[in-house]
Amino acid sequence: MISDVIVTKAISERFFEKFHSALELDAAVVGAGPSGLVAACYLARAGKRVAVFESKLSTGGGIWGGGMLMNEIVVRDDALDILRDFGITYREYGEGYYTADAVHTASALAYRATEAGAIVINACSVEDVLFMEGRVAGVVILWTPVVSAGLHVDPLSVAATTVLDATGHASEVVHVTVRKMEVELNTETGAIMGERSMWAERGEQAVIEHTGEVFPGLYVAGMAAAAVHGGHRMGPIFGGMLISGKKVAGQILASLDGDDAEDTADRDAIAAAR
Ligand code: 48H
Repeated sequence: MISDVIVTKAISERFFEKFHSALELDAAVVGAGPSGLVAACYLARAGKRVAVFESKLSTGGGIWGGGMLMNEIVVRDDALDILRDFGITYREYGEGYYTADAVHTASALAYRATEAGAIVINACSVEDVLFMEGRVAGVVILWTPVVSAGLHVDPLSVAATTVLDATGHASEVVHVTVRKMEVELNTETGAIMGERSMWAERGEQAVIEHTGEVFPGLYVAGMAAAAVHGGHRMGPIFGGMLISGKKVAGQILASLDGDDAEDTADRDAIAAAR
């Protein structure tokens, strides 16, 4: 005999256990694309309280479609250690290029992040930040279907010592912070510089170089780093996204743990940040 009510109780109780443990975080990651999931995984492996808020039902962001819906991605050899660390199978294409199945990659990133203890709250949009004492102090969330339906429903808040904007091209968290608080960012101009046209070589470099804190408490990784700092886009090559996710995890760990970071945090992630 299956009790329908027990099914309902099991789901709601277990969900709220998860939800309650996502209310006070070391790191709130916004966006479950490749950079966000890699960052969340390394932060969780280092024992940090981390949750990923993803507006869509599915995690993986822009990976699934590969290039122009051909579901393979390309990485260069500098990101192979991350693929291996996540148990992602890849094949050499030649001349330092490697390919991986997009569906396999998207699945593995979500699997490893959640296995490490990162909580993923999906179908949940970040629409604002908590802003206190001159710094970003958390995120303001609302269910995506509520947003889509245009219902007049107030959101809820999550406190976080650090917030990572991993929302891709849109860099939504940085945009809302600048729009509402008129803050000056740690970019060349102090403003959001906007993404530049395609140039894979430069784009890959820029996304890694510009990964980091743009305002106290607020970090950017992945395509959001390119968009905020005026980097080129790079098309369906994903190594930069993975390296950026690992780098920002190291930066956040170093900021959370201060001088003790080397003792408590994932050494690889911290090394990647340097
Ligand atoms: C919650 C949100 C919100 C919000 C958006 O786009 P992504 O895959 O991000 P990255 O930066 O990890 O990877 C970028 C890559 O996929 C890509 O687009 C590349 C390499 N492009 C190159 C090119 O030339 O085009 O994932 C971002 C995620 C998505 O899943 C969104 O749904 C989610 O963030 N998101 N989640 N609240 N306000 N906004």
